[in-house]
Amino acid sequence: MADSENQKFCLQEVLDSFKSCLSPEKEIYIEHYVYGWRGLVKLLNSLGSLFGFISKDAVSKTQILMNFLKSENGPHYATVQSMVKFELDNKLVDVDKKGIYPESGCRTLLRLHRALRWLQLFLERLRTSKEDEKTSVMCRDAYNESLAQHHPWLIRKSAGVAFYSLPVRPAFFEVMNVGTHEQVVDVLGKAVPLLCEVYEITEELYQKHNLLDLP
Ligand code: 1PZ
Repeated sequence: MADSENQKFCLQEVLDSFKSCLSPEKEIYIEHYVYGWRGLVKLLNSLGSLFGFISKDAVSKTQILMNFLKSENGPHYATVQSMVKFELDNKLVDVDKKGIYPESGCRTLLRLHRALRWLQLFLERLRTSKEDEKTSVMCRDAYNESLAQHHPWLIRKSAGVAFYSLPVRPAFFEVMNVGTHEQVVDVLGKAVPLLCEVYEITEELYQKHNLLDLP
């Protein structure tokens, strides 16, 4: 389980959180999903102030979900599946345009879900990269293939500037905090398929309920 007291990023910890978020019936526990993102925020925070605006948004999205979990409706927010059912049944989602529920659980989780695709693409590039490949290029390519399509120009520009400041590959591997470079590649090899599974389950659920374009 993620230890929120420990501020140092550890890739294994993030992997463990995303692992715990899958129930035997392949439901996704929101609490562990949030722990996974909070672990990733630690990495963002160690990368310097240019990443501050990204970290702020990720923290705010995880906080919205945590607040739902702690609210009187908390039990309905135990899993992504139960959240979708609860919010749709009770008409708590702005479906076409922003209205009275600009911060529904469904639209908030959708933002993290889209970011999960970026993460998956980025980590797979990192895993298969050569010693001298640039992390900034891997990050940018993964971003352009995924999240960028959902972001306006100003955010794309700011993200692009931040990417340039990413540490070089060997330094980035150190930040992962799971041992030798071989061990990093090994953990990445376990992390990517897991993130992929969590992503696919959510994608299918959102597609089924027509939620992939929530404003
Ligand atoms: C290792 C390098 C990290 C690079 C992170 C790459 C992702 C770039 C994301 C740029 C997000 C910019 C800030 C806020 C954007 C929001 O407008 C959007 C849409 O939300 P809305 O405005 O509709 O409420 N938010 C998002 O797309 C969610 C972004 C979450 C990013 C989490 C990144 C975690 C990184 C983990 C590091 C390994």
